Amino acid sequence: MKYILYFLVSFFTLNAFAADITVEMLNKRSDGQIMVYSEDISRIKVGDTITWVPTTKGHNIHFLAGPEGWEVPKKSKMSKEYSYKFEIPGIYFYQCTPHKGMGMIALVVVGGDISNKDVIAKVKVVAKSKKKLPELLDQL
Ligand SMILES: [Cu+2]
Repeated sequence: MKYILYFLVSFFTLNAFAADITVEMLNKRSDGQIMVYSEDISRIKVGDTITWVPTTKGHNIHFLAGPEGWEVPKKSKMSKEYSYKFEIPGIYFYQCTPHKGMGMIALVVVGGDISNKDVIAKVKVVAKSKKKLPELLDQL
């Protein structure tokens, strides 16, 4: 019994500050925007995990940029749920492969660190996203 208690205490202590956040991939959002993620900007803490949920088919997430020291950009399979735990502070940029020209882009800001804002601003985006990316960065 004593060991179980130790286990529970250490488990909850280690995970006390890590959160699980859900971002949906949507055909239409409550504000009327089409082909978007439920969050344009996710502000999370170091160690938090985001799970992207395909509420409708035909979307994915593809990371094009992140902070220095981050690994190879990741791409999820189409219409599949995907989770990622963010360990490095900074801004991350991702988009939906089929709808990248329709403004289906989003940012993740980890640990309130926006020091790589200039790098994100240089990411090559297309069509409608060319207007949306600077707008998102202005909100940081
Ligand atoms: Cu999409």
